[in-house]
Amino acid sequence: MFTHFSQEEKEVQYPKDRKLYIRSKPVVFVIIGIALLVTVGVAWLQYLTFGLPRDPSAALLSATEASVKGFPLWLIFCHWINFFFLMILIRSGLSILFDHPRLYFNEGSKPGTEWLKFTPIEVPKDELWTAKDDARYISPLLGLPGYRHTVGIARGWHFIHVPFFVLNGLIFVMLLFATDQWLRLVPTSFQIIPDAWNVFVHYATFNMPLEPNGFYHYNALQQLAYFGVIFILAPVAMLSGMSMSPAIESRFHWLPKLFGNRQGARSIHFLVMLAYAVFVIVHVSMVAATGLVRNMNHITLGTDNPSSNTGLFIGIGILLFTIGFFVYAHWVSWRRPRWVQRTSAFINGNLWYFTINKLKPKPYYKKEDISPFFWPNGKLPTSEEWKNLAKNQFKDYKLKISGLVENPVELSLEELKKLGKEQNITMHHCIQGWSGVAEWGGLPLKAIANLVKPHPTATTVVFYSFGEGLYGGVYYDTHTLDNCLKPGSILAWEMNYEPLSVVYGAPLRLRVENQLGYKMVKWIESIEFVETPKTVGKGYGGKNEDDEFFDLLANT
Ligand SMILES: Nc1nc2c(c(=O)[nH]1)N[C@H]1C(S)=C(S)[C@@H](COP(=O)(O)O)O[C@H]1N2
Ligand SMILES: [Mo]
Repeated sequence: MFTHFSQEEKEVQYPKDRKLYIRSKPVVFVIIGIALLVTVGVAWLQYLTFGLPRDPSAALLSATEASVKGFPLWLIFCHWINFFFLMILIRSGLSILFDHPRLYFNEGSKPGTEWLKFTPIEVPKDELWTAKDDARYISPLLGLPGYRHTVGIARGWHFIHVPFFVLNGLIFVMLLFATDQWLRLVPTSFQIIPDAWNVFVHYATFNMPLEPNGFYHYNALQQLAYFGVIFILAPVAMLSGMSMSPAIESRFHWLPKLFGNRQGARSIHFLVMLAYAVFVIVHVSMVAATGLVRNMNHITLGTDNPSSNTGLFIGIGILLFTIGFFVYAHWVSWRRPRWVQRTSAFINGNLWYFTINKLKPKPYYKKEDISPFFWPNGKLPTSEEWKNLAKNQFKDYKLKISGLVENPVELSLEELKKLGKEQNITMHHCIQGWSGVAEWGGLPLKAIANLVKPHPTATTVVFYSFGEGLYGGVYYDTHTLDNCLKPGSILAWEMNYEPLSVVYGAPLRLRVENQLGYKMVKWIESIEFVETPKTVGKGYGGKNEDDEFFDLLANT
């Protein structure tokens, strides 16, 4: 009903092993243990030795005189819109995560160095195991859209909602300070910290603290938690998210450094998601445990009515709407995937095109930054033509460059090498989530453009591969001519100061540093200058764009 897979698709989307694995390093459990000890452990120690501390909420109980009364309509709307977007971001984010089910704190994404992984697989050392092989299945109950290799559509859902999630947050925070509502959230004295601890000791030792009426006041711990979710988690989510963008990372190298490195940012992005998820669970439980009916009237109607069920029904309505939306989103993901792709192109494609795509990559990495491991991706070419060329170390290879150019050419590797060479040490960002730093040497695309002289109408450059895509058919991708002329955009025949090996794209592979990995075509067969990507393949700008609904502009 909601999906219809061909046999070919089934093999991709339903792998044999669909179990959910979670593995972590012992050190992670040690850290969790220590964290519990210094919170719950210390709370119990204090309780058993000194008894319950003073309950700071006592002073708030009679405070119907508080300066903040109730919840205005804008706050109610922002709250529920935020909830709805957050669910979309978490579920689509999980789907994205499972395309590379490993989390690291080192930028080279070396297998074996994960602090958390969702796969039992040990990467084999003596056979080719690609990042694509490594992707795992996630149930569509957890992920949007779930299954395996649905990172394209999952990113569509994720990014379409990011600008609106941020906008809603900005409106919320602005109105918070334009009214007196900030007073209930923003601590104005450091007294909040001992007070919050005292409330925590109550909860941790199962002595329920006094409950101030949330219409007027939150207890100290509650206030700190809400403050943290809005003013700490949200900005960290945004910064760590931005750190993963190749367009941003290649220009502002300091940004991922805030999190150690690019994989640190990815891990923190995941931990923020986890913190949000835990917050939602605890928050909803507390709402239920401290007077569900009255609390629901607060946050849906903005009234302090302890007996009317209207608020509760509205809350249930919002929940059902959200679940309904996810059923619909699942249907759209499988039956109308181009809608998601086109909407994302309209919203994010345009947004990136006029902003971060304009950034120029800046040299940064040094020789010692080169990653000891570099995930391979893609299917090795199987054509006789390529195999024969490889057998002869590509001595008979000729790169064909044609299309809307004044001077079409065919060049051997030797001839290309005579035209010039640029060397860059850069970070590769795969759409799946892994990264790695490597040195690349080859001919700047600028030199090619100077040689072939594209017509003024040529805005797009197509790179065709000898290899095939995931579902078969020639692998290709396109770039704007503009991006091809940026620093670091080269046709590489060298990787880490050695001739490019077969696995990494011999004889030639592309580097365009403000784009994601899938745009860096390996095993290049020919190049064509065209007016628009619409006339190539299925017209979406590349093999992955055609078959897996990836973005035409891969800045993030
Ligand atoms: N021909 C071809 N090129 C390709 C691919 C592919 O499948 N076929 N995969 C792309 C993807 S998704 C990535 S991440 C990079 C991987 O490059 P690497 O193998 O050097 O890490 O190659 C890109 N180029
Ligand atoms: Mo990739």
